[in-house]
Amino acid sequence: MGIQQPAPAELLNIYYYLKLTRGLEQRVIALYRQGKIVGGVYLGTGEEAIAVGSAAALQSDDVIAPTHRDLGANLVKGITPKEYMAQYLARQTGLTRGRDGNVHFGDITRGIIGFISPMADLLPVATGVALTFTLRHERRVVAALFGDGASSRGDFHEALNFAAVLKLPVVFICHNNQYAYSTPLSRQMAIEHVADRAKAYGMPGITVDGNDVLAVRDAVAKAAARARAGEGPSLVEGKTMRMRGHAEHDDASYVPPALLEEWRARDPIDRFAAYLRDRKVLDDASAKAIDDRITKEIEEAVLFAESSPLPDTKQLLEGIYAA
Ligand SMILES: Cc1ncc(C[n+]2csc(CCOP(=O)(O)OP(=O)(O)O)c2C)c(N)n1
Repeated sequence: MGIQQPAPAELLNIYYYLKLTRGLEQRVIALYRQGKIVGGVYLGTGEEAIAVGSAAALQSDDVIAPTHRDLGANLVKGITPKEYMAQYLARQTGLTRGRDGNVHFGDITRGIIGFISPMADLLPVATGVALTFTLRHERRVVAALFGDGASSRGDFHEALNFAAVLKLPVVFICHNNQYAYSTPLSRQMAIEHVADRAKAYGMPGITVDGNDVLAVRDAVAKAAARARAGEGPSLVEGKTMRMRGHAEHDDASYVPPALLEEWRARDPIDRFAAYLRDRKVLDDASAKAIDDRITKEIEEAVLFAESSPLPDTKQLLEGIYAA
């Protein structure tokens, strides 16, 4: 199944989303240090190519089930910088109307299944959404993202097995970022690649360079085409590195500095910029125009969030459902 290579405009769009993701996250770090953020800060620094590349491989009515490292995928699906900032500053204008201070949000109208927890809990939900698509004869695909640690959990096994048996249209995408909180890969699985797990469920398992946005996009697009054609799920593993702590409270002192240096040299955004410049898709002028646009959007987002009201206790019971 050949996948069309992106046109220059789409390549620049991917570059924009990679840089917007990094820029927004860096601004959130600064706000956190200023004590303006109430909760924890979970970032995908260094892992942007998996988030953006996965979402860029989908069709507009496909659905994502993101992790706490997937701001880039949320942005591609239509979450705005203003909503993201208001979410982190716990304002009424945020995605959870100020009830959560970080990543527990979603919006099914924009194809984003609400994030529950990073521990694979969303994978059976994503599989259920894919079952709905199949029962309704809708040719839509679910991209379900998770971490390497999550792949050692029971609900991962149940979701992949169920999806494979029923040939459901799911692409399971692993951010293999080498650590599950402070636990290195070798302490939580006895195989080399997360993609090796696919064989046990009877689905294809593909390992790609997770810091190469086009490799991720290509692998996910092929898996999505397969799923859309009724041939069932796939497991795509992107090898990457978590370049910050588990969250911003964690200085990641348990990660060998040399390992971080090794991965810093493979930064997904620097690499994609070099690729685009090589192909004459990006030059100084277009790079500056994109940077200026992002700086303006981030500034506007912070202003919007800071001037939005905090939640009002009178609204506490709105949107609460009881069976
Ligand atoms: C039931 C439960 N146990 C523990 C946690 C704390 N926790 C959140 S993410 C995480 C590690 C996840 O590792 P991985 O799946 O590799 O994703 P990563 O954070 O590395 O992207 C842990 C232990 C939790 N949220 N819920």
